[in-house]
Amino acid sequence: MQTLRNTELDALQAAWPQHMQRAIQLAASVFSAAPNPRVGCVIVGGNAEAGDSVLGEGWHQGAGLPHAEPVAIANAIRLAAGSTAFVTLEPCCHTGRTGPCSSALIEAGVSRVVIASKDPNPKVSGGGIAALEAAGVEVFFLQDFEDGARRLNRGFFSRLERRRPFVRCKLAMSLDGRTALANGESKWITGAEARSDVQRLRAECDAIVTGIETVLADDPAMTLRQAELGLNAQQLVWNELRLSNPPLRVVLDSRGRLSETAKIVTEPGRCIAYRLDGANSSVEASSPIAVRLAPNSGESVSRVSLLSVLESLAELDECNEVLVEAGATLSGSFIEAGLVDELIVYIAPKLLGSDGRPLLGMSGLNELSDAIEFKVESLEQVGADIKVTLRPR
Ligand code: AOF
Ligand code: ZN
Repeated sequence: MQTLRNTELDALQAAWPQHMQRAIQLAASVFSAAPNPRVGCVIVGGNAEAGDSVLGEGWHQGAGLPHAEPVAIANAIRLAAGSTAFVTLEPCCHTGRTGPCSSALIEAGVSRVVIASKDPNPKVSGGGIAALEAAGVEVFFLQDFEDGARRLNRGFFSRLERRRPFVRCKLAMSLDGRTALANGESKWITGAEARSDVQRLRAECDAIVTGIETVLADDPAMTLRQAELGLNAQQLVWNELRLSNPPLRVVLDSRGRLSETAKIVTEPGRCIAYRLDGANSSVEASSPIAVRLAPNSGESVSRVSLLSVLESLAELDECNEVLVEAGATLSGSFIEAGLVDELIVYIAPKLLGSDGRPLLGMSGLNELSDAIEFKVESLEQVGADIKVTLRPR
């Protein structure tokens, strides 16, 4: 395999970045393909007669459905010998829910495969590249697209490389950093557009994690609501699989206080409650709540270990991405534990006053050097509100 930077491309390879960019764009047609990665493929004619024309395009829509490469092959008008396939991820070489893509590309007569990331799945992990090369197909790695390709699948890479999901934490506050009035009244701090944006965050994750205090106080449904997503007809079709498999709803319920009648339990879809291992709480076999036990966090014997919960969601449910939609205490604990990979804060342009409730329950920061720092990734206006996306430093 040859690794190339964009500056090293020759005249015949000049359009490669454009094709790879298109493959990344295709992969992003779905919110999630979980537990599979999102992958896009563009097949380009490579002989003098066919020129550099795009012969076929495809992307993976979700586990159980065909991978990106066979979709692009099937969509190709004709497959000229000497064509080049641009794939955002190394083609697979295993037979899982579908057959090996490396074989499909070889059989289709593709001469060159250009990839933007290697597959961390131990069943593939270089095997796809080796299979292609063994059949005489040239393989190139376009290094400048690796960040973009990994970003598409940050959850998938996180699960396979760190054995835990990528964690996004969503918060909403007023301009003066309050989430509710002192009496707890908080409904709709942000506007409709921001709420619809949160629906998209939910559509991208595999599990929504919240705390029992939030459930007891607000009885949230934590569901994916198609009508609020604001998708066009085509996007609805592409995301059919995702929409019919909504994210798991997870409640951290150390002492087993979750009621069977809470909306988070009764809404369609799965709900899992994590309780402290050793807490003598019994559950009826017929209960709609799937209970799992987790060890305590070490720091607090009365709270479940957040890391254990994340590891359990990665291992047992193949969760790639988790969205934490919780109150000040649990969100603060996730941040303090260093388990948040991305923080999204919606800021409503209104003042709730100094008696209101603070954004996060984090105390004991006495020195400026104790401050938890973030880097602003993006800043945008969503309806009347401001959305800040941050990464921990
Ligand atoms: C590709 N192209 O579009 C995707 C790939 O269970 P399966 O058969 O769907 O295989 C899932 C694994 O295949 C997944 O974990 C990842 O390693 C790879 N995904 N590979 O060549 C694709 N989605
Ligand atoms: Zn494949």
